Amino acid sequence: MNLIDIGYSEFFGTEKIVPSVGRISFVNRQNYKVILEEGEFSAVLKGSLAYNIIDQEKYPVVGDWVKTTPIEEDKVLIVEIYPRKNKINRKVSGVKIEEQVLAANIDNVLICTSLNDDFSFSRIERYLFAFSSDVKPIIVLTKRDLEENYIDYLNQVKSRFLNVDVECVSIVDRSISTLSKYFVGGSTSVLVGSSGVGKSTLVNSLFGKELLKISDVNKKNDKGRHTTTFRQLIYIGEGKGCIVDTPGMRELSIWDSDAGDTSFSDIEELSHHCKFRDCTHTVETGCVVLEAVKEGKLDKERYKNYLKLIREEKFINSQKNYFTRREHNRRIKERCQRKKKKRFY
Ligand SMILES: Nc1nc2c(ncn2[C@@H]2O[C@H](COP(=O)(O)OP(=O)(O)OP(=O)(O)O)[C@@H](O)[C@H]2O)c(=O)[nH]1
Ligand SMILES: [Mg+2]
Ligand SMILES: [Zn+2]
Repeated sequence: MNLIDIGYSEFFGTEKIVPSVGRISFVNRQNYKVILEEGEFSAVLKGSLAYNIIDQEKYPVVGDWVKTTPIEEDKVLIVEIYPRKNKINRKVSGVKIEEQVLAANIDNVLICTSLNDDFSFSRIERYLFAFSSDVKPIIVLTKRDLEENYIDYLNQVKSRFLNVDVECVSIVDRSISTLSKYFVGGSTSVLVGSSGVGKSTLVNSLFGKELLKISDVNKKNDKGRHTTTFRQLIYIGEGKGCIVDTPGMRELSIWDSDAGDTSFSDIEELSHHCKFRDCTHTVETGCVVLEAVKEGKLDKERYKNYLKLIREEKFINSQKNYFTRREHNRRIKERCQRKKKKRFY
């Protein structure tokens, strides 16, 4: 396995490979897979390392670089996790206020949406809002063969997200080759989107063979059946880097965001001209954003979605310090109690 191709030198700043260093390619609870120079190995986390991890988001995720030592012929022990360069995350589903890291050390996030029932501007906005800090987002409109007017969709999306690359592809007409510019040696690209939009099909196409399971239904309005169940990092081939296929997302709750120049660049631009610097763009006089909505220059749905996402982010921010600190303290306490009990017996 050529680790340089999957981003070793971008991460460590050297081409000198250390044989014990590798990259997490798969996670299923406490079982991991790591790509080392010698190939892909099963892995587990060293007990003392796991013991010192208090917060969930610190556990290894797909894309993390780690140091290992061999324990069996085809198994290694993860002894160190290198600090992440970046990550994509969301709030865990449900009521818990906790971060879930989806992948680490990424260059491109391909936000996939198919040109059938899945297509929704507000979904694209949400994905951009959640995932575009520190990474390059690319909007990929899939299954263009199913939509006669795909050029209209492409133009609409392009004019709405001025600072983001937009591609429109299909596996039927081989147009996915336009994506090859993003898959270069050393790069890591992550595919995200709803179930059934064709993420795994795209990986298979790029790889040139049926590597991942895909759903066998191909109806126009197929909403997908959650065929992919785990995130997986795949080396596509020499000079193409690697790709992370992810299971279709049912919900995407914001954890943090810094997407001002991607999802809502036009609104951000307008807001500089509002009368008040801390304008909430809801009731203020002299609000340029409200004015644009009134004059029909800014789409009302888009404006509403903007406010919704900002509110969601504010809410999470107001909760997270309190909840994460409380959860952190609870886990430390639990651990101390366990230690005490052990000592007693
Ligand atoms: N017509 C058409 N069908 C496609 C295209 N790409 C994928 N499909 C079909 O869409 C269905 C779903 O594809 P998958 O690759 O399993 O979708 P996915 O996004 O990986 O779904 P999950 O793993 O559930 O998240 C399959 O039946 C594919 O054959 C395309 O470009 N055109
Ligand atoms: Mg899939
Ligand atoms: Zn305003």
